[in-house]
Amino acid sequence: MSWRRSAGKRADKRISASTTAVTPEYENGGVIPLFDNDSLALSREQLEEGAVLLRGFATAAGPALLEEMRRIEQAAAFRQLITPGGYTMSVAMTNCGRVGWVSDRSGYRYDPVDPNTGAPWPAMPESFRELAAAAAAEGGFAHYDPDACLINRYVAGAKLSLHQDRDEKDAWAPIVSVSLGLPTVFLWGGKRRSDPVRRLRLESGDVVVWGGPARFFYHGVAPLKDGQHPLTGDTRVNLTFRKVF
Ligand code: MD3
Ligand code: FE
Repeated sequence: MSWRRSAGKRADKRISASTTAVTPEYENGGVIPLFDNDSLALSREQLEEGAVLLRGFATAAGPALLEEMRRIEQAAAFRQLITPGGYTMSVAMTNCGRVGWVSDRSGYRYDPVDPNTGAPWPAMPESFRELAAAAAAEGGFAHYDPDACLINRYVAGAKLSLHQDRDEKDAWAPIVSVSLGLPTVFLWGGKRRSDPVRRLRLESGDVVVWGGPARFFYHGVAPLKDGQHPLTGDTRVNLTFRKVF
């Protein structure tokens, strides 16, 4: 059946029942297929008010996005940042756009220059901007024009502890997250650190739009499992688009 990627065992029953308008022929736990064929499965799932999961939305663009990423990393290499507490992050990061997110012993910030080179971050490629804007529109956020794209690269064991993203001035505009390469388990709680944490499997091509009331929810990424992916080898890449100003 055409929407099998989102149906049956793979769907997490705890997070898939909140879609409001479900057409009768597509009653499969609140997941609404957008389009698919045998190699491409697209669906849309409302996770929360303001949060939409678009399965497969970036699958077609994946190879082109990764080619752009390779150009970006030649100018602004991936690096493991130091937290203000003195820990080295297991995720390697770089950025493109007007500003980039960085961390060091003095704190977190958006910086117009790459501290490793003293040069501005590489410009955001049109293909990045277009994909992010199309996904945001699909999530109900028109005219999305991100200032920054933080690129996270995970190897086996790399993780992101539960945190909030609150260094951005625009509290309503979404963060658009594009998963490429190895699958992972995304952890996502609520407004408070103590809120229960849900688990969501994200695969290559999946896009999540987190805006409005969901914008400041706690979230993280479980340690990456070993594997090989045709697009990214032994890594997972996540593009996170942000409206910073
Ligand atoms: C939910 N990155 O870079 S992106 C991050 O997969 C980050 O690399 C993760 O969390 C990753 O800060 C997850 C998805 C994401 C980003 C921001 C959010 C989810 C969010 C803000 C609020 C709620
Ligand atoms: Fe985050």
